Amino acid sequence: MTRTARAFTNIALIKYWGKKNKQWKLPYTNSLSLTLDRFYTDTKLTIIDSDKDIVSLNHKILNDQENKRILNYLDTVRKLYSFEDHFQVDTVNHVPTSAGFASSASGFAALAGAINETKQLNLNRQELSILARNGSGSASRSIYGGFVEWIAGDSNETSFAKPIDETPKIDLVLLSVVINQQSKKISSTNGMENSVKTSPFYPNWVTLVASELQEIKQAIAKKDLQKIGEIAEHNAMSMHALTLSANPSFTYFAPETIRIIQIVKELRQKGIFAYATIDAGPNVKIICTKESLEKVQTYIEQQLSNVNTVIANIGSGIQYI
Ligand code: 2P0
Repeated sequence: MTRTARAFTNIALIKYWGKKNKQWKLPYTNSLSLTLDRFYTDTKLTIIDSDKDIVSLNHKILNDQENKRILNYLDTVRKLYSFEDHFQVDTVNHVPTSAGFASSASGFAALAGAINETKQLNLNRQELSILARNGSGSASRSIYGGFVEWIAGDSNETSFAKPIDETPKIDLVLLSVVINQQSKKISSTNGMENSVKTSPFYPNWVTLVASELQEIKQAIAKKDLQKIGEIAEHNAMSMHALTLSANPSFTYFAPETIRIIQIVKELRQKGIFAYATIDAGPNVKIICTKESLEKVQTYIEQQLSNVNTVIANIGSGIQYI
C-alpha cells in the first residue's frame, strides 16, 4: 500500500510561541495563519515488511540522527492508533531553496495525511490536524487552506486547527525576503521554551494574543487589509520581544532583518502597502497587495544588493496525489 500526500506551508499572522504541554505540543494560545501556495511537501508512504522505518528526504536516505524526529513521531502514531506497521517515508520538499521557510509545517502535515491514507484510518480533517500537531505545532494549521485558526485546547483531543476562510477573496500576497540561509542556532522548540520560562513579559503575550486574535478575525471578515497588516506586524514584533526579554536573551534577527523592517516603514511612508512578519529566523516576510508587490520588490532590491525575494499567494489545504 502506497499513498502520497501534499501539504503546503503556512505563515502565522498571530504567532504560536510557547507550549503548556510539551508531550502533546499544546500551545498556551490560539494562533492564526495563512496557507501559502508556493511552498509544499510531497510525502509518499509505503508499508514495508521490516521492524525499522526508512526515511528519505529529497531522494537521500537519512541516517538515524537526521531522522530521529520523524522516527519518534512514527512511534507516537503507532501507539496512538495501535498498529505495528513500519514505513518507507519518501519526502520531497518543494520549497525554493532560497525561500527561507521552515519545512516542519508542510512536512508533518503531509506525513500525517499520508499515514491516514496508507493505513486507511479514515480520519476527518479535525483528527488529521491533531495527528499533524503531534509532529509539529504549526503543522496542525497546514491541513487547511486560506486563513486558519489553531485552537489551543487543553488535551490531545481538543487542540486542533479549523478553517476561517479556505478560499478568501482577498488581495494579499506574501513576499519572502531571504537574507540568510544558514540553519538557525536556536530551534523554535527551544526558543519558545526559553521565552516561556524566563521572559517576564510572557503573561502579557498570552493576553495580547487573545485580543489581537479577535481584532484580526474581524479585520479578515471585513477584508480590512490595513488592519490585518498592522495587527500581524505588531504581533510578530511582540513575539520577538519575548526572545530579547528572555534570560539569557537571544534574537533571531540579523542586522539585515532590522534594515528590512525599516524599509517596510519607509515604504508605508511613501503610501505603499507593506507590513512585516518574521518567524524563528532572520528572514522577513512582507505582506503586500497585488498592486504594492512590484514596488516593494523593486525598492528592496535597490536598497539591499544581496537578498533574494520569493512571491507566494494564498494556498489550499492538504491534497492526495
Ligand atoms: C508559528 N513558529 O506560529 C510560529 C511563529 C515560528 C514562529 O510554529 O516545537 O516548528 O515543532 O511545535 O511548529 C515554528 O514552530 O514548533 C512555529 P514545534 P514549530 O508559525
